[in-house]
Amino acid sequence: MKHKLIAALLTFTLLCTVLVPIAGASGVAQPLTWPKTQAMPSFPAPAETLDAINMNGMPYGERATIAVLQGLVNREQPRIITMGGYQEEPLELWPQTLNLQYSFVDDWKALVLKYRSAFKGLMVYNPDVHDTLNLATTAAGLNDCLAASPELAAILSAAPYNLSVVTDFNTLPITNRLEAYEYLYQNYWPQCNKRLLFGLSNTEHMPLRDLAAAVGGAVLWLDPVYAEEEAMLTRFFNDLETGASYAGWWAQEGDGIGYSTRAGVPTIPADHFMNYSVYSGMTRKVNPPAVPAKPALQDGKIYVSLNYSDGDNIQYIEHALRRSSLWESPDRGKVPIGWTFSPMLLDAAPQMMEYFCQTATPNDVLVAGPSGAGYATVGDWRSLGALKAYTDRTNDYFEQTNINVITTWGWMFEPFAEVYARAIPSLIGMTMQERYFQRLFVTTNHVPVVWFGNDQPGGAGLTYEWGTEKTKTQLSQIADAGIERTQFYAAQFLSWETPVTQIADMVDELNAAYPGRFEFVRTDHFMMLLNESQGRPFGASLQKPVSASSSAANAPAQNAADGSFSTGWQAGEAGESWLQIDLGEAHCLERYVLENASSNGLDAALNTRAWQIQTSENGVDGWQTIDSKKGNADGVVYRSLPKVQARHVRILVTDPGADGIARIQDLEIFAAPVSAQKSIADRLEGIPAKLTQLLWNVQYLIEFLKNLLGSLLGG
Ligand SMILES: [Ca+2]
Repeated sequence: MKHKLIAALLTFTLLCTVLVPIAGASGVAQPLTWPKTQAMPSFPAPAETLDAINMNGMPYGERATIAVLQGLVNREQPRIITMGGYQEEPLELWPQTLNLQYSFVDDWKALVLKYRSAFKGLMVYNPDVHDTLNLATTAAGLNDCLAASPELAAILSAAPYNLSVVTDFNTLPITNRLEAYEYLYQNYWPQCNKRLLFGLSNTEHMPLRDLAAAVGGAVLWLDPVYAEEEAMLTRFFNDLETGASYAGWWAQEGDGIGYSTRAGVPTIPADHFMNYSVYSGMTRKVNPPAVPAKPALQDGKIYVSLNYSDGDNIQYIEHALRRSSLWESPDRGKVPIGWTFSPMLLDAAPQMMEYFCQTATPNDVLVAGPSGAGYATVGDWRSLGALKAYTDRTNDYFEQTNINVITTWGWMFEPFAEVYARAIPSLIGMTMQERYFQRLFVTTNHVPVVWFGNDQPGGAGLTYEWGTEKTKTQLSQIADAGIERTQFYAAQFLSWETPVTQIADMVDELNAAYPGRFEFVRTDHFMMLLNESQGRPFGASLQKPVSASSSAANAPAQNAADGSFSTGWQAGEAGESWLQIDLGEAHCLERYVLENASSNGLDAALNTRAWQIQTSENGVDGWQTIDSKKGNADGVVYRSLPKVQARHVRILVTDPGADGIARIQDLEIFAAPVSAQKSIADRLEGIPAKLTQLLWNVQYLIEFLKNLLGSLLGG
């Protein structure tokens, strides 16, 4: 048996060895995997052993050449990896974490010879007109060429490389930025990829050019602050496909993100992201950890959610998040922290994301932002259709990563929050980074939107700061005010400037000064507790006791209520089966989310086909059917429930799917404890709040129209 296996492996290895050079020689590149549901493509699986280049100390021009070389070689099969530590990042941090095999080459130019058939020539940029580097990168990607400086071109055009110069941009009358991109627009843009546009500085951002070259993307560096550059940029943006993204970065964050959002295109911050063309080829699947049980709601507590900013940038996740002051801090896990995180890492480096899933403590939760899948500023959307497309995409990523909270930037506005809440049925809460609204509001399907700002009655936010001083002062003042009702506050910290230890120390100091007054909670728990305290539904089934008609040995019933699709229940016997959850007390039911086999990457034929949702007072008998579904094929199912009251809820699986064995990855029931439903007095108190909300909306609308008018008039 063992011999047969070895023989099979040998045959397979031989086949691979033979097939790869043939594919290379024929020049037929394997297509990248890029379904419409992905913002960015997946490369093929990396080769067993990669050629590694140490980029430390390398001049920026050569870095660009190497990135293009890497992209052209790797789009057929990832065979080249680059390494260059940023700041305190160890050189081989990720390649070692991800168990990649590689061997360093002494001179990267040896790889030009090794993969010589992948290149048709050289595109030579003009070092005196920086933007010709982007022009040459774009031209190189479209024509299977390397982008090179004149100096490097002199070497690569001679023996033994013998790469001919296809276009020398030094010989063309291109003297400035606008002329460079005008030339790009006229000569290359028609052939360029229209799903991804790149924004990379010609003097700072070299690495992401592997992806740009591999997909034939246009690389720009235009700042919409300047009218002429904005006009040029708009010509490119106007031609993009629906659902396109802008990857890289902007000369000025606020202006750039605002511009791209108004154009309906989210930005994927990725300016120094290295090895997209390697990491994206690894298994595109993450296994989010189970969500711990929510602390019980206690009257009069001050609930606080503490969050980090900046995880929207995948280069930050790659190069900075694992600093000893942040994710690798010995103090991580001592207090609950929400880590903003780009869901787009699922495209760029799924196994990097998996690392964070696997090393998260029960006190770490990933939060998307800003303001969903890709960076956008909410108030800048100029079309609900574009916002709808963005939130639909965000939902696709949430279903694959278990993220269910968003930090939003820009002016949040009720109709926009409604679009989010409807497009993303698993969304349980949002924060807004908006100084005009000093309050909290709730969407019609009960998603709370919490402000990072000053204290307001009914719960609001704290601040966004470098360090923790202001937050500590504000929280002390809140405790000193002696208000007896339950309160909720959320804060955000600039991750580059605020070590985990500083946050943990702040929590210790506050707990020592005000014993039992505060409860610091995970961001997802915060949203659940906030809803619970106000009698609104939340994911009440999380970690509640589960039982089942039968269970397979390694797939117990409790797996179906741990908040993660990566663990599941499987019936021990074929045929009709049931799984039931004890909510602990009577709840008023609202809706449920059912995650079937394919939500965890299993064959969709194994998804539950038909079921009934039933309720019972005692959990033993008297089961009443309140919802039933037949003919399902979906991995994730969202359904409303009639507003009935029940303590015990079960799913009776009547048609389990292809092999007759019931499988449920997770069943989340949104409900509010009957005991926590708001009293009539509280409801009456809510009326003035509604009026205030209306006034805010009118004020917002005026600001929004002023803004819109301003942008239409070009001012
Ligand atoms: Ca589960």
